[in-house]
Amino acid sequence: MTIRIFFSPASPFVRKAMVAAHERGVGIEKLPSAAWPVKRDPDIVRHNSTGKVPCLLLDDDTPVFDSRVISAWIDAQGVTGAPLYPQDARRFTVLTIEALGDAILEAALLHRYENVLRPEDKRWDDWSRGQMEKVDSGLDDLEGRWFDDISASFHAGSIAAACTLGYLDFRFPDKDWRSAHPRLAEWFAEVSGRASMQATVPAA
Ligand SMILES: N[C@@H](CCC(=O)N[C@@H](CS)C(=O)NCC(=O)O)C(=O)O
Repeated sequence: MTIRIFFSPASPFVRKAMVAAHERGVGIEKLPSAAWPVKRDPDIVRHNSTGKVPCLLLDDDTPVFDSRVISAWIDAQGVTGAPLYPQDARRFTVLTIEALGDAILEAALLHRYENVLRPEDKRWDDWSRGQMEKVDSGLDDLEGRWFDDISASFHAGSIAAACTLGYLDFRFPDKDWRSAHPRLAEWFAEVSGRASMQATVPAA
């Protein structure tokens, strides 16, 4: 089974969907796209009015987005591997961890847009600081309260956490998140060896 996804090699949200597909044995056909908040890609907007990636297209061109919905859709196909979203009481733990990973990613992405996209004379340091505080408190939460659940198996919440850490390494190489989060650091080193993570390493 192969699905079509509007793709970007640098997007951590796309990576979540790609890792999910890899883990569940679903093939991906990458649709080229150029998602960018100030210059939207009409090919994406035609299917997903937010203009964001990832966006999956079903055979009849029905769109499925965002990364959480795509991951759940992929999981429902269940070609190979273990379910990414358990059906028992752990389901909402997994969904909450995924939401936390996504929220950290959103803050990191907003920080990047502020510092890469916005003209230099219009940048707002308090905004960047506020976003990075969200990243840091989110990482503390992953290291503390949620760690046992993240590391128990490789589920949709673990995928979100792993793609988040991978994005920090990719776009914020000077950020030393490992020193204050040694359990996450060890766990990330281990899961980075999975075929799904190896196959989806971000590229500029
Ligand atoms: N909540 C969405 C977020 C997707 C997202 O923000 N994608 C970024 C790329 S990493 C994007 O398309 N940005 C373009 C824009 O904001 O217009 C998801 O989980 O898929």
